[in-house]
Amino acid sequence: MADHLNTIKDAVIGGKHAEIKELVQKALDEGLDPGGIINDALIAAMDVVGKDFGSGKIFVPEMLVAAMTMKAGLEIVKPRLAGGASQSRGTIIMATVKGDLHDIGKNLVTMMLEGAGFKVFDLGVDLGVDKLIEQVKALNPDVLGLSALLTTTMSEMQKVIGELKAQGLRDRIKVLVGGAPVDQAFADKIGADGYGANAADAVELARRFTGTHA
Ligand code: B12
Repeated sequence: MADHLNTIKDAVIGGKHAEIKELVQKALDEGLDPGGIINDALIAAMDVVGKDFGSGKIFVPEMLVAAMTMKAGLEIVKPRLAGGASQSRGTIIMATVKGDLHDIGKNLVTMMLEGAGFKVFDLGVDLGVDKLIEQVKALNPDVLGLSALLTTTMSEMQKVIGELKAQGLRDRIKVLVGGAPVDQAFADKIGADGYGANAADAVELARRFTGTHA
């Protein structure tokens, strides 16, 4: 079991894009838990990649290939996560804020929310305040989930909350924030309704916000 996880982890770190799908499929076929594959192999690999990038051991191209490999692996796990809940528990908009192109974490949160039965509108990356507000008005979701991976883009979250207030929309939506540089203190400071450290937290908070439970 641990062998499979290590092989998948190493494949992501090494950017073995051509091999990853088969490796993940094999692990699933042999009964490994999808959550374990995500947390202990795919996410664990990105942690290593982040550290290697931070210390100058690898550069953007390697980080990009690792990210593509991680995404390809996630696609294989995805069908196993979708719980196929028949009734929607609520509606959620997910987006990565303006100036930020990181979407792996957001995609993972989206997948887990969908698996938990929420209807999720994934608006993608680099979403400016105006576009987000326009979509909040159009889709009227219960929850707005914002992701930021850069310290330089976190402040966009505060701008979104400010604009929701300015347009009289703040009371009809819960704002959930996340991403590696974000924490509870930051969420409190900007007046978000919740902070989630990972996709499981996101599901838990979304359930709390919408008054729906497993
Ligand atoms: C992969 C990656 C990239 C890829 C992104 C590919 C993609 N499609 O996403 C590429 C190569 C494009 C990239 C580019 C850059 N990156 Co980059 N990248 C990373 C890396 C290695 C991994 C991120 C990741 O996917 N993690 C795995 C996922 C699953 O974790 P996650 O995103 O944190 O999400 C989890 C939680 O945070 C949470 N979550 C996330 N979003 C949300 C939202 C809600 C609502 C909730 C509740 C929870 C939640 O749940 C998720 C699941 O558990 C990180 C290092 C790291 N360890 O974070 C650096 C990192 C974020 N990047 C960094 C940098 C500097 C850059 C660049 C500026 C590099 C450059 N010089 O060009 C550019 C910026 C591009 C841009 N404008 O956005 C720095 C940021 C430093 C800082 N202080 O801001 C980091 C920390 C690397 C480092 N150690 O220096 N990057």
